Amino acid sequence: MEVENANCKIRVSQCTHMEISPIEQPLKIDRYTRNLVDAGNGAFNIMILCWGPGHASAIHDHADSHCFMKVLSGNLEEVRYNWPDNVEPEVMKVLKKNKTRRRCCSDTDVFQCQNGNCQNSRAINQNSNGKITENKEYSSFENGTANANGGDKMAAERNGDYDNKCEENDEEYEAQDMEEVGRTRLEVDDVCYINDALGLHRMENPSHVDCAVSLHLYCPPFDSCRVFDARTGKPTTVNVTFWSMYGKKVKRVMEASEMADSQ
Ligand code: 2CO
Ligand code: FE2
Repeated sequence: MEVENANCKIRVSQCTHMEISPIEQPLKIDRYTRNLVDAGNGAFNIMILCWGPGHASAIHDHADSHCFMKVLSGNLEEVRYNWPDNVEPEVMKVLKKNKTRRRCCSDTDVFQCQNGNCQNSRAINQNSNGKITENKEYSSFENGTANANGGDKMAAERNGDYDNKCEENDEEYEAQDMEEVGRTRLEVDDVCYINDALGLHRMENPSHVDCAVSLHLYCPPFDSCRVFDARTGKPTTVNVTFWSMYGKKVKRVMEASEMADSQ
């Protein structure tokens, strides 16, 4: 079967059960596209990302979610970074909080005692080998932050990437260089895993000629994350959206400035 989108038309033999209809060619796409394949009843998102030649992501976190990915076609380069000193990932806050709270119910599950009741909390445990284990259910599901249908519809209608700034922080920010800590070339069938406890990353298609396609699993799904300015480390929260959902191009409202650009 072929997946066709703005950047690539490619045979994805792994996706035998998907029905993908051809998607209209856009005028110009300057970044990779995110294409939702399965929203896992709200428990996870599976998506296919299509990277045109030279396309790259910003440096980003993964909104306290687990991210697994596999290269289906082409090559990708993953560059890892440490968190800037003055930005704390949510996962670290949770780990710190759990250290100071009394554990109960079980030594393996992290439960927090509040008002005498044990409540399941979102917590990730990392053992000495760097292996991550996690509690049963995320409390964030109850807050409605998880997106059962695979994304904020309004945001999805706007664009298929990281471009919707939803929070600008104009406060003073102490600039610092982002510290690169690793670089990995990913080839077809290579897999990669990251979460916020392991750091930040950006992904790039290093080819000037070939497209790349990658399969991603995010658990739980998330509809916003933080991107970081490579020179200052300053974070900005952005909505993440889809270029297509279940094989259908997401209707997108073009901003006036983009209309002008495309003419
Ligand atoms: N996390 C990025 C995204 O979902 C892709 S980089 O690989 O994790 O757009
Ligand atoms: Fe990522």
